[in-house]
Amino acid sequence: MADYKFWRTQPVTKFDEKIDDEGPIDSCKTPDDIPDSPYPLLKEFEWDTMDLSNSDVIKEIFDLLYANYVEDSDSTFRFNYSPRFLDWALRAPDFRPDWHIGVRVAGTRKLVAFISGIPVRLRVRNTTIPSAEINFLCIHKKLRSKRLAPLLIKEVTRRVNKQGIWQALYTAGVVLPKPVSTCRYYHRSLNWTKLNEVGFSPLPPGMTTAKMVTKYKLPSITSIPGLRLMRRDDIGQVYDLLIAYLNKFELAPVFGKEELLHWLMHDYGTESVPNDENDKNRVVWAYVVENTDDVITDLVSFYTLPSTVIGNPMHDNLVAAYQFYYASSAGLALPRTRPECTTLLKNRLLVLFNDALILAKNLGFDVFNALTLLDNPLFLDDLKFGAGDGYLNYYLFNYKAFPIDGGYREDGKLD
Ligand code: MYA
Repeated sequence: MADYKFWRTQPVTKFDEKIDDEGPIDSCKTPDDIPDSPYPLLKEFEWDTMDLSNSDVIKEIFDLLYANYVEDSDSTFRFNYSPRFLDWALRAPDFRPDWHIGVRVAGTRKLVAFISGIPVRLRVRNTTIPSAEINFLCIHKKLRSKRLAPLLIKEVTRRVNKQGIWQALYTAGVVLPKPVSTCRYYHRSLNWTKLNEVGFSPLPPGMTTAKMVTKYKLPSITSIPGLRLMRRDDIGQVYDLLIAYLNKFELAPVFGKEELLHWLMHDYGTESVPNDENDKNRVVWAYVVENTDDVITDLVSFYTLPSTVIGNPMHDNLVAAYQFYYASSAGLALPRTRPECTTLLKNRLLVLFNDALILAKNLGFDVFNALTLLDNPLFLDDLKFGAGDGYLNYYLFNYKAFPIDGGYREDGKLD
């Protein structure tokens, strides 16, 4: 902790801390205990609340992230969140404009740093906690290592605390004190030749390009009867199914139906079905399986997140589908500890995600990414996902919790 000059001053779990009970770290405060004014910045800079209803403002955030956001360890790829994605991620139900915080150069008004929060309810085992989810922390490359990040974090904390919210969830590739859980990225090649050309997938020894293409070949048509794009009026059944499924896990969001509609059907506007089923600019793709009794038995979804390919003569972007919420009723009625439950679920997820891969491939995605969370370990290897170099650490602010490993709730019971 001695190295973490900033983080050692914050209410987060320390690396060597022994946890005896779960709960808040800081003593209880009220919003009146929190300063009304923003933290002072150097005189060259000023705070700005970013108005995301203005497309020019979203474009400014897009431009900042496009050139300065997260890169892989050898700077080959940089996340390229689209303006439409930022609108979706940041203007979630009940969002607060003052949690979208920019830092501008005082004279020129150029945006040079950003941090955001949205309100979420988190369930950590059996406790539901009103929280903020913090994301898109970004500082212009020319202003790095000047201790601006701690100021942005303290300012977002102040604004969140002013609303009487004292906990937050955030994820990062870097290791900070102290992850409550760590997942590994897995990647399933959909367009191996391109992944090879951009330097994402090296040719393994003893293999040829033709063999790799054959290895990752997928049928062109999905196999599950009743698999179709989700419609707005599916929300009741999808909501019940997802809540029942997520209930198995120790850390999960607690949604309302409106929130779930936002996360799964953003691109539909107010329509029941999207105007253009193959709209390439879509952010999120959600599919359900409806059986012959009109019962929705499965949900599978993914979102679009391209990366800029830096300095490659052949390609300038890589289009990744990221696994998003899913649920299956397979095995759900059985206690999780029963082997038949795992077998049923595994068999179902194998076909469900094979179909998801086919859908993503047909939509033109180059790779399908997933983490080692939920029930993913049941199918990742069999569906030819390969372990990546990247890890994603999950952090809780001002809440100590026993580590979450694998994510199943210990009792294995459904509430
Ligand atoms: S994760 C994505 C983060 N963004 C990027 O990786 C984009 C590219 N990089 C950058 O823009 C900069 O390098 C950043 C750091 C901004 C990351 N999370 O200003 P500095 C600590 C938290 O001199 P810079 C995401 O968005 C570092 O350990 N802390 O450094 C979730 C050191 O502290 P310490 C980080 O490189 C964000 C201090 O910053 C991160 O110029 C969640 C150095 O500051 C990181 N990813 O800027 C934020 N990286 O001395 C926390 C470095 O202690 C939210 N640091 O080691 C907490 C909850 C708040 C709300 C609470 C409400 C209740």
